[in-house]
Amino acid sequence: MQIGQTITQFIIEEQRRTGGTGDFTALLNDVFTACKNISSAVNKGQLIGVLGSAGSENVQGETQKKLDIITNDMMIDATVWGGHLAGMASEEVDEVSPIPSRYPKGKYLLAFDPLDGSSNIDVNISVGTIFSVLRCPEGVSDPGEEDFMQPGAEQVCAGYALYGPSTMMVMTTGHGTNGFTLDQNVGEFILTHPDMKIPEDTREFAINASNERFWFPPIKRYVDECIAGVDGPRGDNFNMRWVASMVAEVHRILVRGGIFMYPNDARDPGRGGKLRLMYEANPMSFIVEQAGGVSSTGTERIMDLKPTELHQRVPVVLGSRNEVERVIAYHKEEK
Ligand code: P6P
Repeated sequence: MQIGQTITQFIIEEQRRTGGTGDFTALLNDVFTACKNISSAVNKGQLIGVLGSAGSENVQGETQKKLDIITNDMMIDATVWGGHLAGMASEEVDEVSPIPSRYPKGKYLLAFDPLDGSSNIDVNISVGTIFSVLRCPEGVSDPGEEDFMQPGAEQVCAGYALYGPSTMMVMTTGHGTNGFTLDQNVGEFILTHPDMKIPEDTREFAINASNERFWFPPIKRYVDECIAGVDGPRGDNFNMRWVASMVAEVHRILVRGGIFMYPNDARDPGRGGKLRLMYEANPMSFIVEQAGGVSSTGTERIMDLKPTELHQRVPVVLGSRNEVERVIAYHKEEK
């Protein structure tokens, strides 16, 4: 009995269509293996004593959970040896992670957030892994931070694993966005959500409303109009969600539409919001755009931005086309 198309079959068939060498396919398979290992650790939780704080901080100044460090090591251990990477960048590691000389090097760069939303892990709310694949610049064998400074439009692959009621892998290589569900009994990701498309309209917005007093006018105007409901300028009622796990928010938007906002605000205008460009905003933008959505800072297409720092932050407004374009219009009117 056919168990459904596996993710391995899917990417090999894509390789045949695009004439790949198999190097890229093998790299993706290593990333999928890492996410299956992470799913197993996240699923066991306190049974194997991995919940709670690690008692350390990452480069972001955020308290690291034990699982932040464990999952970071899992991603590195699964991908460092294969000979497909020239270097890696992780939310949890200050510098670029080189490939040790004992392993062959490859032609790709991997940027990842090993456990996004990890503040939720101790309260058993969905978390995820986000990854982005770039080409290593020609002739570079020991990539530094400057070699990762490529606009999101240069990504050759982006994806996330969502560790929720089921574990899912959602990815794009630039030919649409496809979703796969992990069959825990078989240990394979099976194609369950082919060619995902974000509805152009929505009546559901996601933002951390506790920051309202810091928002700049365009965001405040948009959210106030949503909350004003059917008697307000939008003439319709809206719903709000905030999971504090970007992977869960983006997945919901891919499945049923919505708009997600983590804007810049008055607390620290120079910081550019909270989300990181290289391994959160860019991969999620690639996935969203390939599903027919829009991803913007409010004033610029996120995938057009030229990065300047490995861990730089960027404002994010993404999701259903017509709502994101409305927020962009409000920013233009503000100028
Ligand atoms: P806040 C998780 O820490 C994260 O990076 C995203 O996954 C999430 O959308 C956001 O931060 C939540 O931020 O300020 O609401 O805790």
